[in-house]
Amino acid sequence: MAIRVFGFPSSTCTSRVLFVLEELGVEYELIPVNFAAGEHKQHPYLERNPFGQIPAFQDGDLALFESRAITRYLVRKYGKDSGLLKKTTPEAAAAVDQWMEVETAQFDPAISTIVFQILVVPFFLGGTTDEKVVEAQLAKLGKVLDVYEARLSKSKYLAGESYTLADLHHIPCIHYFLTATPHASVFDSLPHVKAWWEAISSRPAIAKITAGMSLK
Ligand code: GS8
Repeated sequence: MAIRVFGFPSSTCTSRVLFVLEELGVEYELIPVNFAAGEHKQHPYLERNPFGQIPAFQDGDLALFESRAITRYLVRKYGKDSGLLKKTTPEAAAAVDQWMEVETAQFDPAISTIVFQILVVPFFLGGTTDEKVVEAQLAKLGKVLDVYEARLSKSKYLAGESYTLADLHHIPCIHYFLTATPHASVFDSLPHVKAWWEAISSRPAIAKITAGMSLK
């Protein structure tokens, strides 16, 4: 049975999984979850993801949730030679782990809050963007991106000279930040971050999915 992903491509966490499937050329079926009807908060979906969030994932007998755990599983199972986790030495793998952690712990909380406030609150929740929250998170994001600029002035990708999951995990939120918020100019003063974004976002597997990612 084909791999099944439960979610939808405009969801940042779903797209993270789809990027890897496309990068590895693995066949899959995307099963839409009716967010508007609250399908993700009810049984039977809650048996797939007890936190009531998307995505959920099924490969044979294996059921998973948490997008970043799913991406790692996919690379270990179907992309051993892809280099996406740099399994060649403990040192190389540690660099990928480190930058994946940075994405989760430093980068994502700031950028996902900005994207949520500017796109999800007004267009999906019928509320008003809290500009104070956006401002505070933009300041945090700026500091994180300064670290990235320094890092990317020394290596083409975050974990070294080749593209890995550490880079890929960043793509969904940057896509929305640059294409659908008024703050894209933040990247203008960061030439190495900009060049990195151009390299990772133009990959065919990525462009195929981002073409269908819109929150408005
Ligand atoms: C987060 C999932 C998540 O926030 C992961 O899979 O990486 N750490 C998890 N999913 C959001 C949609 S983001 O695209 C979601 O389902 N939100 C609805 C909710 O929390 O009720």
